[in-house]
Amino acid sequence: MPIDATLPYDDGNIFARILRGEIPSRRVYEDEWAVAFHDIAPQAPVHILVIPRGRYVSWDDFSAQASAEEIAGFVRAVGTVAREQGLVAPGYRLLGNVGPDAGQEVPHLHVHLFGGAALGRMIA
Ligand code: IU
Repeated sequence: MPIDATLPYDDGNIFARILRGEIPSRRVYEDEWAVAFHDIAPQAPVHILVIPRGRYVSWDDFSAQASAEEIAGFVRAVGTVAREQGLVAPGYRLLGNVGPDAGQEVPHLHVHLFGGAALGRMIA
């Protein structure tokens, strides 16, 4: 079910539980600002989710409320994951869903990182 990205942050959401280590995930990267793990239902040969450690529902509250340090740390983490996965030369795609029209299902900000093959013009 798509979520309403205007609702307050829910500490029980699945990615919050993954961050706290209550639910297993296949982590590929973590630092002070962000954690990255394989999507459970990959839509490309490489499909990784990068999430900030902070309590943000979507790009909306993140862009409005996160500190410059948090934003920089998160964006750097996304780029680092792509480099570490060897995706820069072949190329990759970043995608972020916000709210119902985009089909956002998990109410913790995440960036989808797709790669590992030539991607079509659209991938959700
Ligand atoms: P969305 O942008 O909110 O629609 O993407 C949520 C993604 O989280 C989606 O690609 C799911 O396959 C993925 N996911 C996951 O990796 N692990 C989970 O336990 C759940 C969803 I629930």
